Amino acid sequence: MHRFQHITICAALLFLGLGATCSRAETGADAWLRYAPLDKSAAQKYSALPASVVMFGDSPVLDSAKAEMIRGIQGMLARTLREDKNLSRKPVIILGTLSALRADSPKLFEQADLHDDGFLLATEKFHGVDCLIVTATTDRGVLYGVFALLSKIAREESVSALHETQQPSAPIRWVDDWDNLDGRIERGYAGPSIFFENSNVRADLTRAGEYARLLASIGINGCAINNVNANPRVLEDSFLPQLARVADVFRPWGVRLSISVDVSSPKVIGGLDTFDPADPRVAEWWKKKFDELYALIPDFAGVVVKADSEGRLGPATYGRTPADAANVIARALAPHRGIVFYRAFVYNHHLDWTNPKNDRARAAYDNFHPLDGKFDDNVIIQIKHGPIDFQVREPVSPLFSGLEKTNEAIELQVTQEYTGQQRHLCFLAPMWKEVLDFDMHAGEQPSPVKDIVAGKTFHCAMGGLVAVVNVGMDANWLGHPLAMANLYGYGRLAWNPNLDSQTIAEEWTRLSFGNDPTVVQTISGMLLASWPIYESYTGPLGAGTLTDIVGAHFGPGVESSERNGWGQWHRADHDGVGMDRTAATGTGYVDQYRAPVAKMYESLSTTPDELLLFFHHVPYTYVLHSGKTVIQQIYDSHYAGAEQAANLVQQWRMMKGRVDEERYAEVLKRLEFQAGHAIVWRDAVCNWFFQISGIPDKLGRVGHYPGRIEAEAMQLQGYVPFEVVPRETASGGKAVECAPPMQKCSASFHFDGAAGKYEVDVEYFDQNNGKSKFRVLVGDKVVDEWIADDHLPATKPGGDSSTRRQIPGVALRPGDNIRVEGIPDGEEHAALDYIELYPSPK
Ligand code: GCV
Repeated sequence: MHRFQHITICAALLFLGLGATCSRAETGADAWLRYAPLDKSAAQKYSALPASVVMFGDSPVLDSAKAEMIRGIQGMLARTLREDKNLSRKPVIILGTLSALRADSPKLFEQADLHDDGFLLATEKFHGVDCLIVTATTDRGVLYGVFALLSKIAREESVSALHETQQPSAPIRWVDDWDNLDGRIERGYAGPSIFFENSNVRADLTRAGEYARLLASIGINGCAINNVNANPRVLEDSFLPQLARVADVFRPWGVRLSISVDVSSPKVIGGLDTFDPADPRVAEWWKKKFDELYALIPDFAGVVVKADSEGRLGPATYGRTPADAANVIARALAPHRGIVFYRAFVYNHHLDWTNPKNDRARAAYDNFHPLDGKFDDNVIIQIKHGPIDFQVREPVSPLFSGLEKTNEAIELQVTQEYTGQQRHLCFLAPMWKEVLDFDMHAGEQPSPVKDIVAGKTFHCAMGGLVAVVNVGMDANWLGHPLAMANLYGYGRLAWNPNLDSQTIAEEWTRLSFGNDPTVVQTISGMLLASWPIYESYTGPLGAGTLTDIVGAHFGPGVESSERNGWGQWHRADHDGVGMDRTAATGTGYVDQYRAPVAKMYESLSTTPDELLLFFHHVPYTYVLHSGKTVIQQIYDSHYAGAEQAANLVQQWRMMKGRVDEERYAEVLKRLEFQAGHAIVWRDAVCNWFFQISGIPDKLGRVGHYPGRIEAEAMQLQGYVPFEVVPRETASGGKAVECAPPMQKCSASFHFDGAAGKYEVDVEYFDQNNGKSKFRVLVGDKVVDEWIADDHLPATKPGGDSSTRRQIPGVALRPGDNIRVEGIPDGEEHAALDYIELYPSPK
């Protein structure tokens, strides 16, 4: 059925009080703009809403605003707003800028304090008639006002006596997408690019337009569409008209196009023998390039630059500074009012790990603080929120208070690179709130990061927030249906960083899943609990995400950060763990903060437990503020986290029948994966620390797994044991595989427990280079079978591929033969780690 028809029929049923019979098929594509039909009593609240809309002015953005208004009311209230050209004696909804309305009614809203993209929603008499007015200083503000009004209705808030002004906190509210021109996305977890395909801009940009609409609905006004590891081709003459097509689909939504550029472009595609920013030919090249670009895209917003970082070329090639590189580009953009976002993510990834004074966390401040005041006015330094790289917990970057005469923007990450890659639920608004609210003590008055980046603290002209998003062609944009709460949360915080996480979580849940109080409470509760849960089994006490940092950044890989130049060290050895970053005995990083903050982190006694290992190297027996030792906290938090992850599944199950089947099933699948993977994480991290510290878990859990039967201890036919690397990513360090020439293998054992019903959990490895088949039999009876065809970021058995299959309610009697059969496929050898049995219910 056509979606529109479905909505109309649904709305009709709801009006007849037959809502329960109406369930919507949902792909997640509508995100928080579902405009789902309100039930009869809720819809009643809006019976006085005017029946027509009048627009003052004419522009593509205003057209979007009007169309959105009509679409939203149609979806939610099953009413078709009439489009009137002129006012009549009847109430209307009026859309238009304040100047357009005042041309008609000069004294309207005389007290209104509106600027930039802010808007006003008001019920007001216009020419003596009651009207609902959405106004702003810009067309874009009017569009934002329409989205805000529709959001209120979707959340069943009253709109009958409105007088509400909203102003964005900062002028820059951008997103960066790390899409490559070949259509792949760096750190993208939801399908290929919506912008590029086969080294060109997609012929069909429908999704790009829909993305712009989503962005506009949360107040985002700029989008850089290609990877910061930029392909110079993006600036080739032949490519520019393709970029103009993207700008065209963005424009009706007030989203300005930006691109990432490579500083070596003048040489690589420009035919010069240099890209030295001090060379006049290079300056001239940039100037000509942007003149050309602006001729095609007059509202082009500017560029993002990653240089001298992770192998990218940069001004250091010529002994020049980031300021030299930023300014040469900025001067070419300035006549067009374009801006440069120069990323502070400049560091040496070949650091000498044997030198205890080396510290990657120092890099942004060391590189940029000395350049404060040397950047042109249209340069913004884009600073990752923490000094390392989007770890599950980091302190705030000291660079925020290290630049007083330079525009700044904070860079956040919606795409969950280090926080579960949209396979694990991890709602990041609470983390971002902590960062934005953190007081940098940069003067007499409180100076939270949110004020600094908004330009308020140091009186900078420009600044704001940027987030790396990486939506893909998957219908639901980010893969995990609940991950969209992060994009929504980012937009809401960029608009108003004073919102609290709970408000954001509830708003998003209402808009995405409806207003059923049980649904709102359950889903928002799950969201709010999810970051601490994820942290508790992946990154204890500020040690950083203990993932495979030289691989996919997904599963556990505790040792991977050590003994290499990447500098994500946690320095765990036999005696203790943590990076000493103090001024007294460590790398001196602490001194990059202003005195009160430095003082807090310098001392063990005032460093918060959750950041202890980021700042200090301590023995495993060190006692935390909580009263636990470090090692016991590592064990306890991992066990608690895995349990809470399992609990998320139970909570979600309560949503059955209360939310649509499609998203219910998709979320359930992902939460079940997460619960299994949390156990993989728990065991890997706990065993690794047990091995290195030699200190047992007081509660006797680590290394003891009742009900677990290792595959290598089973009776094997065709399967062969092998060592998994790193060893902690498989139980007992080993698994079994069905390698060629075998075409089918089995592993079996005799059950020796009490008769009853059991949950049989099978831990196997699901790689992305084959689709093995598994079958579990009790005696001759098949109790489950499946294909290992997930798309995990793994080509070998280990922490990235380890997956749990739960088979509930299996009847077992003593002596029963339990057999797992594996049929390998391609490079995937149906590898098996263990089986675990729990009496039902688990
Ligand atoms: C786009 C991390 C990521 C990289 C990313 C880089 C950056 O290192 O793993 O994929 O590159 O950050 O932010 O530039």
